[in-house]
Amino acid sequence: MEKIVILTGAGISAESGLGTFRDAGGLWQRYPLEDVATPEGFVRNPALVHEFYNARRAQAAAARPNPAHLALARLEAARRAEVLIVTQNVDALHEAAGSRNVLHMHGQLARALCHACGWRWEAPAAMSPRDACPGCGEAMTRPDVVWFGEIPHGMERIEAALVGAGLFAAIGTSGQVWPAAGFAQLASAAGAHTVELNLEPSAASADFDEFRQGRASEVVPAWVAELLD
Ligand code: BV8
Repeated sequence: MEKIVILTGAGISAESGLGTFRDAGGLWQRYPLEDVATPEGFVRNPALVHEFYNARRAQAAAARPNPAHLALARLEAARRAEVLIVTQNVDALHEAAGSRNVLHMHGQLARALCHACGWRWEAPAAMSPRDACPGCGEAMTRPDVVWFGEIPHGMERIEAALVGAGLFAAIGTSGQVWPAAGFAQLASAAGAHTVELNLEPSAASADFDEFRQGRASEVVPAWVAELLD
């Protein structure tokens, strides 16, 4: 059975109302990346980090999947190919749309992690630096997300899937964050056909065989319909 690997970024959730990182007015403009998305920033000012992620967790909890998320769930449910979604997003919109085979390489807003002992649990709606870890009791709890300088989850599984893929697609990602930005090159070198679906060309566009321009809620359903017809 053919294997399809689909990398998604903030652009697939933009039409569900969740901010992207680098578009005008994006989250990073309001919160400097080094203060809220690095381990050093967390140690320096955990309250600011929790403020940033509590706001995003509330936003994500109120968001609904859009036609792009739903189309990818249809592609998996059709069982014509083995579909793996590798998402850089920390929202749960792929799961809410019905996708089952989802790998959150940058972690998930809905999970909490103890910076002291590595314990993981379901995150409360709002986290604070005073929360004690259910595992070790230390007050070093953080969102279970992968910050800059930290190792993304599932890299071995992702690399194996890319090498075995017949088709690789990247949806709504600016191709600026590594190692995700290098996935198209890996897939292409292993013989996959590569497609980029984005509002505009990304930093990685040159690595793709095909480019489909437009809003995810329009171009993704059209692309999936073609694959299934
Ligand atoms: C690692 C946390 C080693 C959770 C994120 C130099 C100095 C220091 C470091 C580095 C360096 N060079 C490279 C690095 C490594 C660094 C990196 O890449 N830095 C960059 C900035 C240069 N990477 C790391 O540190 C990573 N770890 O490398 O460890 C290693 C490597 C390999 C193997 C083992 C170990 C860790 C990176 C993870 C960082 N954490 N998030 C959170 O808060 O969410 S990154 C953050 O950016 C999010 O995860 C986000 O998903 C991700 C990427 O952004 P995008 O998803 O692409 O979103 P963006 O806003 O950028 O773009 C939106 C796109 O959507 C645009 O293209 C737009 O056109 C499009 N769009 C908008 N609307 C729509 C749309 N498309 C369609 N429809 C629409 N409606």
